[in-house]
Amino acid sequence: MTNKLRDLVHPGRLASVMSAHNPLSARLAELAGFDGIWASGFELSAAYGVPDASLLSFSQHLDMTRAIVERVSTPVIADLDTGYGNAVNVMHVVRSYARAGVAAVVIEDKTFPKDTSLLAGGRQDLVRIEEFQGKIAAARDAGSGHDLLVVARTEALIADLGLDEALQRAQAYSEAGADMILVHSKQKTPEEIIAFARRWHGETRLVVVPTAYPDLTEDGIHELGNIGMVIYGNHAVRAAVTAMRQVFAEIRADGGIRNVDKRIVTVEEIFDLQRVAEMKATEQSYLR
Ligand code: SPV
Ligand code: MG
Repeated sequence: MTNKLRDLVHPGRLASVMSAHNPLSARLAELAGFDGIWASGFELSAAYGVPDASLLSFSQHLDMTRAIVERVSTPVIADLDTGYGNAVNVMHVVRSYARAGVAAVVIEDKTFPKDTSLLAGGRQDLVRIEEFQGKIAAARDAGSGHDLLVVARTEALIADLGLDEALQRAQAYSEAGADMILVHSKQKTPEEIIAFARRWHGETRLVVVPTAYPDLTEDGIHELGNIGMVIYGNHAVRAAVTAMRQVFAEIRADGGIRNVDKRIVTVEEIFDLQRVAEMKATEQSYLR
């Protein structure tokens, strides 16, 4: 089976990827025209109302991811956090995600249990470079029969270790076989990421998550020349919270749903997203 994502991240092209926390949000991202779906650990944690700190299990995230893959045809990129342990855990976990049909896995170089990256004062400890190289090599071997992209994510900038350390790690992970390097930054402006991209002369293309520095647009990212993918890391859950807050407040204020009813999607639109018509066609064919 060929991996559609490979064609979307080639030099000269920037793949635009949206987060999701369930098949419904993934389907909406697909309908909006995104190139890929980010099966986000942060979003799933938020959906469960718990911190993104390795509290949910690998199987909970895998269940969500499998459900997403089953309902969209857009490539799915799975957020594997730290890989749930050492290289042995990574191998086990990556095999499961590959069987679930994801196009790529992303594994980050933090210690397990992790703390979420953008939390001020968060616990950001990194594993040794050699240890993480072993995890990347294990992920590659586990995914080899599935044409899976392995994305190595360095949290060196998140951990305040500086550009040199981030570049050294990116180089080491690339040598270990990573197909792409995700470099995360918590700076409120894009200078740090721009400096990283300018100093990166490796062949391996980069991935960025501009949550903290929203002023960097796709045009600006594309101009840097060596970034193949932008992931909007948490915009599905933030959009959902924004919309629910507004609608719930309006219903409370109005003492009913009469006003709000005109502004929200109809029940029929939800039926469409559920593909009820497909089920009805199946009924026609098979129910006797
Ligand atoms: C996620 O969406 O789960 C991510 C991106 O890993 S971030 O939350 O910014 O670390
Ligand atoms: Mg995550």
